[in-house]
Amino acid sequence: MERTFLAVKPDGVQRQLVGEIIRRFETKGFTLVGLKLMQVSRELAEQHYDVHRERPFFSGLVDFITSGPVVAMVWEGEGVVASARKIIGATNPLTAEPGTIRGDFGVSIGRNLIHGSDAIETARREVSLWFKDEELVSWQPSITSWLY
Ligand code: FUP
Repeated sequence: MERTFLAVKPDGVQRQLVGEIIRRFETKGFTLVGLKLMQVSRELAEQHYDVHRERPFFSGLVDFITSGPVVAMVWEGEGVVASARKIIGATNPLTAEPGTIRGDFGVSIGRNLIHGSDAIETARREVSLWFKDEELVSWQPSITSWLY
């Protein structure tokens, strides 16, 4: 089954949106298979955002993501990578559609509340960067047969 990596960023944790954000993926019908609150090291932040290393916002982005606790998660379900991106909304919260997480709760690109893997390959890389195998739980909630 497809998996994606999601993280509530420090602004989402400080604004007490963790429950609201988790609720959106739960009620959609995806399955939580990994979850931890963590203080992100600079090393992990730099690896995670490696593709942006040469961009002008890179060091500010690393400062931000390491500025407070983050809730790292792995979610599972059919088409979860693309669907989670839709639930999250556009990178800039000002242009993100209402009804999306960023559209409903954010105003600034540098404080856009949540990260979600942008493709299946990226998801594989990010899940293994953030989680050890033994931190992930394979399980099937009993509602699965009513979803698929
Ligand atoms: P997304 O995949 O929607 O999280 O967006 P990107 O991978 O393009 O960007 C990663 C993070 O960099 C964004 F969440 C916010 C930050 N960013 C900026 O701060 N300024 C920019 O101009 C672009 C991205």
